[in-house]
Amino acid sequence: MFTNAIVRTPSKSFVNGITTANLGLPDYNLAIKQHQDYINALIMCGLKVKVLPADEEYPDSTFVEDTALLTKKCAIISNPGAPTRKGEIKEMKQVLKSYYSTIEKVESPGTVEPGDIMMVGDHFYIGLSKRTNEDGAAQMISILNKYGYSGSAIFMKDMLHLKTGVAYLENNNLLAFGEFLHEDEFKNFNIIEIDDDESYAANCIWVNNYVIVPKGFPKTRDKIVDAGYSIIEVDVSEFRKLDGGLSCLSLRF
Ligand code: CIR
Repeated sequence: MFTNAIVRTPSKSFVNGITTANLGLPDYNLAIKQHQDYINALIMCGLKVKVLPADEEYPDSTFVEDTALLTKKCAIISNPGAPTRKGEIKEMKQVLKSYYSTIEKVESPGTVEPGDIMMVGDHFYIGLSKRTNEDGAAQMISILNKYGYSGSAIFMKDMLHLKTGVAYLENNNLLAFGEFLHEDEFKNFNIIEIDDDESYAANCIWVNNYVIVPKGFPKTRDKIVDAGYSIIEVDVSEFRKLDGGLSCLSLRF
């Protein structure tokens, strides 16, 4: 179960964030509204949400998930692979001091963006993507080992982040899309397959007794409901335009 979440309000510069999506420029005002709806969904799941102020210097800083990996026993500051995102970690360290007594850190040349990290109980799957390299994954695993956790690397081909295509919904249920449908490391999960035309909906988040699902993907929504979950739908269309999804918008711990 999670108790807390940290989010960051989108900045006006947000519309100039990194993207490969080809869906046009995000609408800033709509993004602000959707962000508030997202916060409300987290609150509905029982979380205490800390809202950090917009940071104009970093257009992608609302995708706060990529700055740290937070667990019950430790906080690990990441080292984003995207050059324009590296500075996002500075302030996060200060913020995390009010929650954790020791804070670990991944150092260059290792890079890790925690959009590439999926927690399954005490194990952490780490996708090797264009943003997360082998050195970064190895550092992450060795820090996790110190706290009694385990980790393993997953080779990736197509997607931005591991959690672009896979989401753990607890109870051994895994939402999966594309290259992850036949990933050997995931063969013991009960796979809930995401159809090609709803690939964006592979990025859902389990939060306590709910699954938060992006609005507009009815087949995925029905599959999650059929698997026995209570769902909350949130429209994140403006974040999708920057390759972002539900998981990226918060740190949950
Ligand atoms: C980026 O390319 O870094 C941002 N525009 C999107 C980050 C998405 N983050 C995530 O999946 N954890």
